[in-house]
Amino acid sequence: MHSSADAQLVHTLAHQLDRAACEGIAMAQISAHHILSIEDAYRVQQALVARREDRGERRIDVKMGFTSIAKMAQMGVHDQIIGTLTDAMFIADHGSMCLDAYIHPRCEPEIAFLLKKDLKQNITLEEAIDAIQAIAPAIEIIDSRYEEFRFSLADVIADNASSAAFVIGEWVSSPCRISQVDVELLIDGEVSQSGSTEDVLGNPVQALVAAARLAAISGRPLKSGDLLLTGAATVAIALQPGMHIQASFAGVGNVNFNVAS
Ligand code: OOG
Ligand code: MG
Repeated sequence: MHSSADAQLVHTLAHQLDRAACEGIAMAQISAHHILSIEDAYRVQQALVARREDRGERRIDVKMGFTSIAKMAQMGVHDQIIGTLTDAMFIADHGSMCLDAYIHPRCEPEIAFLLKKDLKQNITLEEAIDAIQAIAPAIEIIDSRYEEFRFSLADVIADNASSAAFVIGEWVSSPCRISQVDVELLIDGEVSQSGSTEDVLGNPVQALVAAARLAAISGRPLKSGDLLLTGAATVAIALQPGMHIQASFAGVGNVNFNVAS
């Protein structure tokens, strides 16, 4: 076991995670061989995202993870995390994805925010509300690069918070009542999961407060024009070929995609 990550180890781990994602082949948990601090895990994440940028991908979204009890309990971790989504991960509403490129992808319903202000590290709930230009229904597709979709907190941070793909529906301008919107995840028209945006830290705007803090600490503060996925309100569901997935947010809208058969 090693206790701190030098630059070479950070580089090697980012390379291994990137290769697992590109080849669609799961790897052993980093924590089986190395003890990574949370700071070192974010250094690996940054190196991993930098590899994507070197290939021409653009950061377009920030995502929060583990903002609901349902997700923390499903994955056995108990702290919020932040990750980066790029343009290559974007799937259009009513679009489709093919599972071939992924390892064991799952989907989960989330609220997305579009920001109209730059944000400092510590903001109040009111400042967060003020910074929201529009909200949209969204689905995140996560795909852990680790065997059996199992990880420690440092493992999943290093793996860019399991980020794989995302779908965003139509933006609506008024962020009213956002703290109590009923959420449903439908698979082939049947309700698979249901919850409320209240399950996301009591109010998804709190996920923005947390994201502002984590983003500033990670050296890339949130800016006007950024998108944020606030974290799933329900557990994630494994994707199968041919599935039609819809996330529905009462009074906000729906978002859909298909898994190719
Ligand atoms: C990590 C990502 C968590 C969320 O919405 O809570 C996340 C995972 O569950 O693999 O995206
Ligand atoms: Mg998520």
